[in-house]
Amino acid sequence: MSQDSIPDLSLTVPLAAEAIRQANTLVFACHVNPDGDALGSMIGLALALTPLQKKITLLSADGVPEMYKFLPGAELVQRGSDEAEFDLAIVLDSGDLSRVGASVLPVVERARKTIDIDHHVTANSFGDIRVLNSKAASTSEIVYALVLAMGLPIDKAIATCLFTGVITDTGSFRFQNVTPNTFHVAASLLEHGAPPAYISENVFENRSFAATKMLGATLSTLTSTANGRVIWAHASLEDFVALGATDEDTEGIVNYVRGVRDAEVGVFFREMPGGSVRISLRSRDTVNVAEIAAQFGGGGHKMAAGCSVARPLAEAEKLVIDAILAVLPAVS
Ligand SMILES: [Mn+2]
Repeated sequence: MSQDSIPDLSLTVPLAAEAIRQANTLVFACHVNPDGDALGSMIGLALALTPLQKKITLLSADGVPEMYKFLPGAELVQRGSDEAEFDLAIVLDSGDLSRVGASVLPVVERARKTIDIDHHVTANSFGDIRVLNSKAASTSEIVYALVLAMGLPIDKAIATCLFTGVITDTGSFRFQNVTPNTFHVAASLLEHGAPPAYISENVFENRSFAATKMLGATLSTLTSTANGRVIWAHASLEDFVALGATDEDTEGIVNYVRGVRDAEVGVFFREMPGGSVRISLRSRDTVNVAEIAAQFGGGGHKMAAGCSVARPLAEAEKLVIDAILAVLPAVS
């Protein structure tokens, strides 16, 4: 979908509200590897619809990661459903439909109607009603607008879910996607009882012991080239085994790599069982890392992308770093 054919929210929000009011059985889904915005927007919307007395099923193919179990309503999230058919499916924060995961996809596809609610506006948007806004910093911001438009009250639990989405997708209001509206929404959510310190502690200061050791092991491999403009680090399979760490424990490590002064691109390589390497790329601006990831069958945004390479760790590092150096602009 091109930029100028993005549907106007003022048109699609009433359509979504109407479809929700007409449905009796609803299924909500978010993307695999769910983050705070995927879960916060999904659970927040479900809690907000409580007064309408609908039957709502919440699906996350990967469940709820440990760090998001504090969300009120997290216990309502299921990994799958045996239900035959729902009146309405609402997919949140997913970019494209397949990102709900193979186990959830058939449930969504069997629903009589589908609503796509997202701030990722891509060529792959989907659904009968598309509540899309690329200017929103998070899907939770859009859900907030929908809940208000439906005249539904926001309580502390709903505000907690939506505020979690706002702070995770903006890195606590630090990223380029932040707008005045982000702060308007955040202020309103605090007025409705969201506890910011409690939420931040759960989201940002809740690293497990294994994850913290993994951070140390990874950062000890920090390497730089091109006068420090490209920085990378890796986690080997050996580290994962020795520290009893899982892939979930490496969440956010790449931001430390890019956070090195003068680093224009930060890359984090992690060796997976079975001989492949997962790669997270972050850029400050000069290099479009989505294009680098695409060279290896991955994807993402200009400043945050990821891919997988089926090579030994050292070879994967050389391939990806060489690809970055090939497009690194000359210093002016
Ligand atoms: Mn999001």
